[in-house]
Amino acid sequence: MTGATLGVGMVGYAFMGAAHSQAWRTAGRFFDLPLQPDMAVLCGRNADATAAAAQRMGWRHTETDWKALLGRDDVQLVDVCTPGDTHAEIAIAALEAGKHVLCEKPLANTVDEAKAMVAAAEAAKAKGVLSMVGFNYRRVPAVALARQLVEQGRIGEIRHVRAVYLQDWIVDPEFPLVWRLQKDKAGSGALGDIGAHIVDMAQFVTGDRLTGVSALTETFVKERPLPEASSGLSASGSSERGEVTVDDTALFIGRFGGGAVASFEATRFATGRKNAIRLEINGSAGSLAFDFESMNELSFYDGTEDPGTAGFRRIYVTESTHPYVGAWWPPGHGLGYEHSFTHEVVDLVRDLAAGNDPTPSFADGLQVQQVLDAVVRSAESGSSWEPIAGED
Ligand code: 4PW
Repeated sequence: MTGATLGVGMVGYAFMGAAHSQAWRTAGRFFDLPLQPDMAVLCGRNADATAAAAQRMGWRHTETDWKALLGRDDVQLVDVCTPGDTHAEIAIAALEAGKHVLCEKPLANTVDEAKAMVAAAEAAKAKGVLSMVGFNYRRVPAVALARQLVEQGRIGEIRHVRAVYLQDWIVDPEFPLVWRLQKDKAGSGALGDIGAHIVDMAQFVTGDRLTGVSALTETFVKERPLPEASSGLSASGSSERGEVTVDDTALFIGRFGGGAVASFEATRFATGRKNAIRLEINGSAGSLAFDFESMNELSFYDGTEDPGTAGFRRIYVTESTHPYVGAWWPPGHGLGYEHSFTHEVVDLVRDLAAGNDPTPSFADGLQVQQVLDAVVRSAESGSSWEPIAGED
């Protein structure tokens, strides 16, 4: 480790802000990094709450206006952990001010915003200013291992992709209308919040891209109590009610450029399923299956083995040779949700130091947004087939 630092200014300190804070705090303590993250400034609108969060999570200074981060010499990177309606404005201004940007997913609330962010990222890249969108589940070791096995040809030609993201935190119709259920703040509902993750994960693991989709969406609960207070995925409601303006669930089928067919389901109404992100890929020579609720495991079926003894084998992804794992604990001791954010930050810092373009890029984030947009168009028109812009 050198003495060089990367000053970070983070906007937002709720669920994602806490996850990113943990990542910035931990990355340089477990991984050998070329730049040591310096948790310089935490920014939030409420001065007292921001100061309390900064103290709790380890930030040295606070600001109440994100624009103040742009002029600070102790900030070289702006980490955007706000709801989607402010991603474009903050990220573009930060890039124009010469700050690297890490932006939470989904990149934006609309394709137009995402395009403007890509244009700003391209202009900034020419000046050595880099950006990344935070699809953290790519950096779960078992998911990264799945990608390696596909790259090595271990499952052959991919025929089927089956991806679901199942949660149940809004099953109760009295659960309040938090920002994730408001279109003007979140862009869409389950589709953008969790569907975006499985689109990114499926495209990442296959190394392929969706070319078209046919979809349906549903909003089961049309009105909810207005929120009084909320934190992460918990909230308390008032007696007033408001309209739910996003989807509760999105289902779609799709085709990949390489010929695979796919199905996707994103829902917050899968009673009993808490954070079940599942991906199964069937290829000509084998299959892979992952479930985030057993995130240290990857199932692998090797179709080249003797059929008499072949079967899905559970790889316990805790060996030091597995992606990211060597920096942590001895074999068998397992990692958690928060480690995916640490790995995101580790890869980002290494890319910044080397001058490499980090992935997923803003352009990758735009492409996911184009998939989400095609899903919405298809659902609105009654499940029409919608090509993905730029991929047809
Ligand atoms: O990014 C996602 C969130 O917005 C998360 O990984 C899980 O689903 C937790 O909250 C939502």
